[in-house]
Order: sequence, then structure tokens, then C-alpha cells
Amino acid sequence: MKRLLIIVFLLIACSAYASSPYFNAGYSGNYWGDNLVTNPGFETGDLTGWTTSPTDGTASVVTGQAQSETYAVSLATTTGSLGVVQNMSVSEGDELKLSGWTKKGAATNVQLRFYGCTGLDEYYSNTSSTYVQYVYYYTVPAGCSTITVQFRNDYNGTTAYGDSMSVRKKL
Ligand SMILES: [Ca+2]
Repeated sequence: MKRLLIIVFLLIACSAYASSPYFNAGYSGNYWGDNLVTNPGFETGDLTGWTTSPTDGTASVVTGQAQSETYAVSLATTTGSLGVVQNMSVSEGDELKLSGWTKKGAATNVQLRFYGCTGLDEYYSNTSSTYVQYVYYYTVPAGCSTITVQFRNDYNGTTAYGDSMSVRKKL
């Protein structure tokens, strides 16, 4: 009976562990904190938390193009660069995991950009018509307190889409 109780306890413990939102199965041993991005998947149905920048075109939140749940951001431009950005506060030494999903729509490509404390730190250009996830890791250097994430369409044809942005600190 005692052995059975131990087994039952272990099964419950393993179940709770596996369903924890802080456990990232792809990186055994690392735990990630809450998502620092406001309205990360545009599920408010609008651009709450996001700022349009650059502004050549129309950024909007649409249905029918989501990577997750209902909404995604649509970046529609025919003349220049268009993006949505969000800043967030960080601290020196924070180890961050950035993740976002993009698909190109009718554009040639769509970018996921990450601005660290010295400007553009990394970007991913996606030419796929289906959603692709990009992941990037960044350790916040001394003197740095703000980083920026962006979905961006650089004047290469009508619509592109982004969804499910996350920035999490390693715990
Ligand atoms: Ca979404």
C-alpha cells in the first residue's frame, strides 16, 4: 500500500510538472517567467500595447490569419516600411528568450526584429506562406533597461502577418 501511494504521488507530481507554464520542454533544466509582452497574440482584437512604427501603410488586427486563437496582426503596405513595436523594461543580467511567429501573406517576406540596447540586435526574415516560429536568446548588458520587439513588413508587397510574441526571463 505504501509503495502504491508513492507511485500515485509521483504520477501526480510528474503531471503537475509537465503542465507548468514555466517549463520549456525544448530546453531541459531552464524555467521561463511570465511573458513580458502586453497583448502578445492580439487577442484583445486591437493593437493595445503596440505602437505602429514605421508607419508606411496600415497595421491592423484581423481574424482568419491567426497562428494561435483568433487574432493576428496584419501589416499592409505598398509604399514603404510598416511595423508594430513594443518596448519592455529589463535589467542587467536578465537572460531573455524571445519568440514570435510570422507568415508572409502576399508580401515577399516578413520580419521579426529584436532591438537590444545598442540598436537592431537580430532579425529573422520569413518567406514562408505558413507560420514559422523564430527564437532568439539575449543577455541584457550593463546599462541597459529597455528592449524592443517588432513585427515588420519592409515595402515588399501588401500584407504580412505576425502573432504570439513572447519575451520571457530565465528564472
Ligand atoms: Ca493570436
